[in-house]
Amino acid sequence: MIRLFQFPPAMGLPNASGFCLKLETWLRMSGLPYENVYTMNLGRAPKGKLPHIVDDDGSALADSGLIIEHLKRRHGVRLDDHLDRLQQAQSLMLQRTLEEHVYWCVLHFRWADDRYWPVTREAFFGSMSAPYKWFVPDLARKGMVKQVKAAGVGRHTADEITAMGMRDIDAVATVLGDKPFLFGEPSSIDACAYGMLANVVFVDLDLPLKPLIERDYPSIVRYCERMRDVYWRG
Ligand SMILES: N[C@@H](CCC(=O)N[C@@H](CS)C(=O)NCC(=O)O)C(=O)O
Repeated sequence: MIRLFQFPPAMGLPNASGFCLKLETWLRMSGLPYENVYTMNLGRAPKGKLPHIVDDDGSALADSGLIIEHLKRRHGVRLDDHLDRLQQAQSLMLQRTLEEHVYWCVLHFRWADDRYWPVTREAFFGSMSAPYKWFVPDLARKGMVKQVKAAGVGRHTADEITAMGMRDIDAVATVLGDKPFLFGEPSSIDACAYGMLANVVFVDLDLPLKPLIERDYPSIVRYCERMRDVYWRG
């Protein structure tokens, strides 16, 4: 059985990490059997980040995208067989938009913005015992703020980041149109989109993007509800 190493559930979601939620959603879409191993230990992750997996042949892999490619090949998952070349290219661009930009916008608000940090701190470190709880949260925060700055997003104002994030949402909503899934039938990019978008729309933290999505992009909210109903409540 595939073992999926990821953070424990937090902030009202199966996973408050967009990448972990993406991979578990993809596993549910694929129908492959898996078991969760909840951990906070990044030191044991092959590339220092979560999620990572151990496949049923014992091979260890990191990075949600590489893991999905590996699992598709090794287990013959045909989720994306219906995509033509243009849709494959659009999938990749959507993935990059969500993972390399929306992700950092969300991270900025959660970790760097003083308005949201207390909730983030409680969600991720609330159950930590002394003496760790006295210094680990601030150390982790420092590291995350550094990453968000290095990515570039953390150098902008909150209003600029909100506007940039909403342009990404507009692009995703435009591709989605009135289809039930991004390319009509479900495909791997829906797992990625759900992982990232549920972390704005459903998470127990009202980031500035959330009311704007609810007001201006009801199709995105309905899409997230559909993904949740089909793959998490079925
Ligand atoms: N490209 C990786 C990104 C994984 C990633 O950024 N994971 C974050 C959680 S959302 C992480 O482990 N961060 C811990 C850290 O950077 O210290 C993937 O697709 O899996």
